[in-house]
Amino acid sequence: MPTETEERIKIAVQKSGRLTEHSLDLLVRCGLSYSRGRDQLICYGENMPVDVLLVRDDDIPGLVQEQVCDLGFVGLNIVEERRLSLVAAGEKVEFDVLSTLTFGHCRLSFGVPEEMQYSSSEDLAGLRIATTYPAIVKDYLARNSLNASVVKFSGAVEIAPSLGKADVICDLVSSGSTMRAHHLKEVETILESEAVLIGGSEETRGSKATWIARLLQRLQGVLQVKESKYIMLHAPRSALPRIAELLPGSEAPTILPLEGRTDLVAVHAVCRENVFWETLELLKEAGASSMLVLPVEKMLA
Ligand code: PRT
Ligand code: ZN
Repeated sequence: MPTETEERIKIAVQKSGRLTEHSLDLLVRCGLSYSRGRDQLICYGENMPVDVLLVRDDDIPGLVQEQVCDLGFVGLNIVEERRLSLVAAGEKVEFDVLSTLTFGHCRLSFGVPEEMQYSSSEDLAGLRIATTYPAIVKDYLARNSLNASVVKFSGAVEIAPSLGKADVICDLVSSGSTMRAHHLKEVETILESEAVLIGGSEETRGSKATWIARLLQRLQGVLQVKESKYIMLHAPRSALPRIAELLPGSEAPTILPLEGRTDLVAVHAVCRENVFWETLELLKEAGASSMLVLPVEKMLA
């Protein structure tokens, strides 16, 4: 018989960094309220059998792989690095990406000295590449039949060329200002990354499966409503086909009669994308009036 503590779902979240706030916020929006342990390393869920372990992001795939945690919020860059190094070592990968999370966007790109002539990845042949992501870079080189040496750096990759430790780098970029400040130009992206939710296979979930499924369903709902809007408007019946076409990402709208009017109806619809001014202007041209756009708080399909 598993004890109560064995039944609880453990979710790994970055302890302190770019992903921490967004990850915890998502869990709160899935309905979790928690208290933070005295050691600050565990948040105990108060209203669900869910505990959050706060760890370094690099450790998250390993914690799921070893079944210490059931789920983890982590950058795809870290997930891919771990997956490819397990594959290279001939080991089994015991985690999967269950969902993308729409935050933590960045890209893994090659950066070369400003003065270097670069026209294609073939120009990397024979060079030394500094990176924190050796498995991803080696995989890229192999897939493109390129011969280059990979130098593993654990931080401050951008200074490797000026230290003479490498010729070029492969590092995460978001605005591009770090590379520019180090006189490097971004020349090629090999991975587009964002935060993702990872988890072990369904067979490993056992008695936790119901709560994991519930959490995943809530998470999908939360991610969907982030962009969703509820739109209400009045429209002439004759304009309905055009209006339905213009409503972004909506399913069949609800059409309601208006008291005392036969020509005009009310249209209500959930749009699974943001509704911009341009769309409202087009709707107006199509004959819509009295338009209201409201945020959606929760959604359960
Ligand atoms: O302590 P711990 O190991 O947990 O944290 P960490 O320092 O390894 O990670 P952290 O918090 O810096 O990043 C966590 C995750 O955020 C990464 O794994 C990525 O998935 C994602 N992310 C998004 C980024 C960036 N954007 C980013 N810009 N991670 C790092 N950077 C760095 C990059 O390495 C470079 O030094 O920012 C610099 C480039 O930024 P720009 O804007 O100058 O181009
Ligand atoms: Zn890290």
